[in-house]
Amino acid sequence: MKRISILGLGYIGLPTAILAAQAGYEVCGYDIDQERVKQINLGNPVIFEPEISDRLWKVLQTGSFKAHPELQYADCFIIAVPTPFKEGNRADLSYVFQAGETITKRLMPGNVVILESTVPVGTTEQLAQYIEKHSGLKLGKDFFVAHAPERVLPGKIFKELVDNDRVIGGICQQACNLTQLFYSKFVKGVVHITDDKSAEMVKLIENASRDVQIALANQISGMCQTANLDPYHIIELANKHPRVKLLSPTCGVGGHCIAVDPWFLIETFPEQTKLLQMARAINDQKPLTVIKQVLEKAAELQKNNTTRPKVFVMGLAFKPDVDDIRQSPALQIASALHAKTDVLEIKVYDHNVPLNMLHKYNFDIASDVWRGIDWADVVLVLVKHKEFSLMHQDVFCGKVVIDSCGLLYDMQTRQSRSVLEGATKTDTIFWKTGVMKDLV
Ligand code: SAJ
Repeated sequence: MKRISILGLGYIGLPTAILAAQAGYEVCGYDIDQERVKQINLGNPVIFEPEISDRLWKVLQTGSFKAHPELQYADCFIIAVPTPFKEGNRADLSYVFQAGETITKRLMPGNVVILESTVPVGTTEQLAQYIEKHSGLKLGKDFFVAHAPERVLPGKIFKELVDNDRVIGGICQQACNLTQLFYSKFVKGVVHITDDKSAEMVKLIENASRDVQIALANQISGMCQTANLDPYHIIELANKHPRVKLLSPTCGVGGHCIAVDPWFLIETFPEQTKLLQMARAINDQKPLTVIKQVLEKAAELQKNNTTRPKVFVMGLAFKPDVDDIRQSPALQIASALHAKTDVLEIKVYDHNVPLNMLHKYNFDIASDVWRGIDWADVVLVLVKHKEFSLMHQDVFCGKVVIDSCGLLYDMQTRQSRSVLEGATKTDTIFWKTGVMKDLV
């Protein structure tokens, strides 16, 4: 296996292409977006991911990787295209089958097709049959198909692509062998071999399990708010139990995986997914709860004031330390508040999100975080980017802080720890300040 063609040069396809090129393969990238192809060949990775620019530049220089406007012949085809959902929360597999169709025009005997995109159970088999029908080649004899779902965390993609265990589900043994051969050149984690449907199911339940756990964290935060307790403190202490591992409440679940993949299970197994349906509902409700809380606080402040309260939003990305605003609950909240200019003024800030991605929202964007805080009556913390966590909580003195992601708790515990360093083993104490803290 020497030559690899990768279909879809996005968050997964491009890093995979680069790693495969660095591992010694001759890699041909392909994307339906011609501008993306052009930019990538100029050394612009288009996406934000640590290390990606340097690595891309190196493989372009050595000639081991090039992006093409047309799919190239190869020994192995890797499909890494998006699988969003369409109306009725059903999986939109049009990109996957479009990629399959493109492959049929280049498929040669002995080739293997690896589907990395996350898909509903049964899709790999349907895709394999589709390619067989349209290529005239015999599945399992002339060409081979496997599902090898990606498992990486945005922001740590290059590390996780190498270190994580991987599940490979082949339609036949030879599909497993060839797929394993491909990954063995750069994956250090254990490669687990199974069949295609099992691999599809494993990937979906990984993300569904996270959605359910986040829903529990969000319910804990609701209960704590009613009981006037700090959910981050409660969760930290509960996690001292050796077999408890609660996740953290945030302003909601975003991105293109956790909030999407459970629907692929719900679609296929409507009767056996009541818990998943409930988790989806709880997590989708969370941004609305935050919006309501801000509006209530704004109304309360306006009673004692003639001017509209000024709300400063910290963080717009779908999670900490990424630039990605796709299905971001923070963006959903900021947009909803932006539409309420009759009752409040709003400024936003996120140093990770490029300004051109925010143009269409017409936000008033603060020039820096300090000025934004200084300007505000209410600081709404939506995303715990690491730069925010490094700030001292005193910056919030005299402000109303609505904290939906535990930034204040982190600041308080870190600052308490540094004060107590060497004096006690107590992990957490509350550090009283003038900050009026509202937790969601
Ligand atoms: N979130 C919380 N509380 C938490 C952790 C996350 O509310 O304690 C929120 C985040 O803020 C974000 C959303 O969940 O809005 C999703 O973030 P994430 O970090 O859990 O997941 P993704 O979408 O960045 O990546 C996930 C990963 N899956 C798992 O961790 C099981 C990754 O390994 C997958 O490759 C990826 O989905 C995917 O492509 O499926």
